[in-house]
Amino acid sequence: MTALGAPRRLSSRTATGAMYDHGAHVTSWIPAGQADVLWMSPLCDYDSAVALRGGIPVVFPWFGAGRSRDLRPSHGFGRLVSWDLNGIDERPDQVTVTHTLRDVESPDLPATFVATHVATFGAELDVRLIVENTGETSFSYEEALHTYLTVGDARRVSVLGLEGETYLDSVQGGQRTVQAGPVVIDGEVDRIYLSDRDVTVVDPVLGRTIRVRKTNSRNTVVWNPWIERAAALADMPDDGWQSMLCIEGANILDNAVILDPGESHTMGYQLSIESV
Ligand code: TA6
Repeated sequence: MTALGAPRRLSSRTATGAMYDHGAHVTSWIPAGQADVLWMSPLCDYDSAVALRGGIPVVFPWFGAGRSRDLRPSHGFGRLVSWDLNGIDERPDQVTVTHTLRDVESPDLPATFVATHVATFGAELDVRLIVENTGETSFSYEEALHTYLTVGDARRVSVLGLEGETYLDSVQGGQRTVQAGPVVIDGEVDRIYLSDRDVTVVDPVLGRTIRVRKTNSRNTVVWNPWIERAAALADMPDDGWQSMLCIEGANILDNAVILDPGESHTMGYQLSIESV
């Protein structure tokens, strides 16, 4: 048994799923008749204070090292702390799990807040991150649902919906580039798209299309570490990059959310599947 123990298992007529209270981390979503849509690393570390490699890590309240580029831990504390379970609503066709996180003490987010994570496991996977300013001063934060998708072979998928959109290419020091045609994985890809559009991942090897719909998400991050970066990650097999692709709904950098007292913001991220 690992330090985190077993995840909560959710099941209805349409899908099964799993998630941890730790990080409000969704680790599995299997629509009926499909293979798991979410990728979890077989070398994932469930014992220590590092983030789980796979599923849907909740990146909050900053992305990477944050806008000041010096914040730790990387990608914020949201994925490293236990969230409170608020309730599980079981229906015949879907199960909804709600978690909250309040007022984590951090010198880098001197704010009074309630973050609510709502995950609905059904024919769609619907994840919402709601942040409310319950204090008396304004604050801002970055967020991402850092979703690891399972793909048959990353080199053979096409990501549609980002054509003509501008991205910041983290592999090229943040260079602004315009996307020409579908996104393909032919090397390390680490890009922050300035785009609120929905995207589609066409996977000819698994014979399915994954639709990613977003609400109130002005960035989409696309990440695949490719050969060298995967080899450098202790919690990813050397060939792990071939079977995963991160498509993240996010609000980061200039799209960080600003909340005045009493305000709240909801970012939504939905996955659905079509067999082809
Ligand atoms: O979202 C992309 C990214 O920020 C990449 O730069 C890459 O490092 C990845 O996330 C994984 O970050 P992690 O802290 O989970 O190892």
